[in-house]
Amino acid sequence: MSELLKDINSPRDLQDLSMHDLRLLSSEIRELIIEVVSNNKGHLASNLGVVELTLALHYCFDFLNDRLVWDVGHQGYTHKIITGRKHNFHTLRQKDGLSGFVNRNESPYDAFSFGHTGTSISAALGLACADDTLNKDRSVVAIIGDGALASGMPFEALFHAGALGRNMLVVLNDNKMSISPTVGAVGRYLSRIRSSPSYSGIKHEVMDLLRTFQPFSDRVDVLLKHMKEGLQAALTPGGIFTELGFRYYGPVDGHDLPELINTFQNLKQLDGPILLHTLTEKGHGFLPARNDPTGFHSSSRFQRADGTVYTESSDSVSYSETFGSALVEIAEEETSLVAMTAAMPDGTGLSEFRKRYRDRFYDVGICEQHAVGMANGLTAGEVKPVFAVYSTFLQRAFDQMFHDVCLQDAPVVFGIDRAGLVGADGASHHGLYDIAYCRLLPDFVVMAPKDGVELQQMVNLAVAEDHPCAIRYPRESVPESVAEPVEFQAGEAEVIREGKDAAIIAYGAMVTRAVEAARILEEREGLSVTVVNARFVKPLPEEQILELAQQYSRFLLVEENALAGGFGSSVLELLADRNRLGSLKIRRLGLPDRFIPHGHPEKLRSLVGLDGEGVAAALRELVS
Ligand SMILES: Cc1ncc(C[n+]2csc(CCOP(=O)(O)OP(=O)(O)O)c2C)c(N)n1
Repeated sequence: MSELLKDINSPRDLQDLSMHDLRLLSSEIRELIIEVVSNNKGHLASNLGVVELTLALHYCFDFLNDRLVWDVGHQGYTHKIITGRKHNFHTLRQKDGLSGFVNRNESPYDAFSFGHTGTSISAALGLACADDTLNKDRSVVAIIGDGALASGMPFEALFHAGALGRNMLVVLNDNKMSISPTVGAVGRYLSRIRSSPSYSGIKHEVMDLLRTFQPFSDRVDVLLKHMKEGLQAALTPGGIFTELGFRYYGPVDGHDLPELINTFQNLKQLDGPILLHTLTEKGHGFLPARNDPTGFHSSSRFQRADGTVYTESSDSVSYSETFGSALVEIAEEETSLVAMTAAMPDGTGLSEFRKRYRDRFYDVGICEQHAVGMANGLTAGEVKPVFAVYSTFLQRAFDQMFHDVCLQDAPVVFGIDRAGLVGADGASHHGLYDIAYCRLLPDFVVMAPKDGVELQQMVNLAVAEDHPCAIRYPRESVPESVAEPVEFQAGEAEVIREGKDAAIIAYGAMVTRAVEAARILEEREGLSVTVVNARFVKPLPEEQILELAQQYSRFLLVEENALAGGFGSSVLELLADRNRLGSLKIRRLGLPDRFIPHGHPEKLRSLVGLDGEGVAAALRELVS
């Protein structure tokens, strides 16, 4: 452990350090973060940007009593290191190791276990109001990035907090970046504040001038007061926050420890809602991350010395890339097709589309609800929107899916990426609920491909469809095909392999694992198992399933989704409603009714019995 860091066991130890030592400590912490992330992957650039900010906050507040609410929580590495987790830091994002996000199960210093953007100010306001109710005297601080600030919910919270006037401090960590550069008017507004360095000089000069007129009559005083307020509004950056009822301070250099500490000490004395605007740099202190903050936002493994990223496998293609390429191809012919993302153009495989069809590409910022509402409008204008979005983030827009899209029967296409277990990002990021939240909406066509070719076919089918459609696919490379491609219609399943002892009906990416399980059972036990690729959960291939129920007495239904309300449930509902359960022995395989922590997806899958061996074991039990 480095020189100074070895003696930092809690934030209280920071008080023993001089300013010079605090600066050295920042460098030691950066070293540790770079070393661990180079090996474990993680949110490198964001974390390197908030080292000083985190130290200054912990130096000035006592967050065992006071409360610190991180937005998203992906930038909490320094916070973890100085709050008693430095010895475990090398386990970051590993199974049973530290979470990649701030997590309340890890430490009393972690107020919440978030992972989605834009929740911090609401939570902080809740804490502030609770403290008021219970007469607790403590500070509540929310820290939020400029990308997250524009995600809708923070503005709802700012409106409310400004009106309530409770004591709270919002620290705006402005690094000009979301994952990609921050888009939209909020980004432009903050950039205007950043680029007016002369403002404080002008403001002081004007105020001094006004003061020289002060000792006149009362009426002049009142007039001057109004002029002063008007000028203040005009000359104060952050006027938008002031209008909402916050006192705005800044911008301050978020890497200048003395300035930060001095500012926090002063702000602590003030009452009411306060917003401190800090300017930081993503990737600060590590040139490769500074030069490529998007690439190092959620970093792959890299060489510590020069940041060269280790490429995992050169010839694998992800589902996201396949989805993106399919869209690029269709868009050539289909000139009314537009692609949409909510701040994830690269993650969702849309970078090429953005390059090729700049005018038909919309990045709405981290605003999933708005994206869905806007998609509905686009369809009303006879344009075909395709919204590529992670399963977990689309949860944000459930009401818009219901009200703005399905109720209007608007033919929006949803590309639901990262459906299933996502791995090291853990519980907040696994995509385990989309089957349930999609299949309950009327007239929605809901499907999942077994491989890359079927994904392309589904994209074509969805774009041609006159109703809302959703295609779910996982965070994986597309597997080798287990069947020759064939044409299909909505609501048609596919028999991949025929057997006589039992049937597995699998959905999406689980088809390949079901085929693997059937092979295992044939080789080891001589069992002959049918495998069906359901393709659709809505419309469900009802007649094909009812026929299978006549042929087989044992059924295994598999999906990488929460069991509650999922694909297996839809088949059970069908059989029960048609009075066909009879003496069928059926088992559903999917995710249990608990939150699944982080870990390597393969390991997690094996733990919950969703790999080939797990599916084989479940079927073995069913037929025994
Ligand atoms: C609802 C939701 N949508 C998308 C994401 C993915 N995401 C994680 S961090 C991030 C960027 C946040 O930018 P900012 O708040 O500026 O923080 P920075 O990483 O720049 O420090 C995004 C889009 C998310 N976590 N939650």
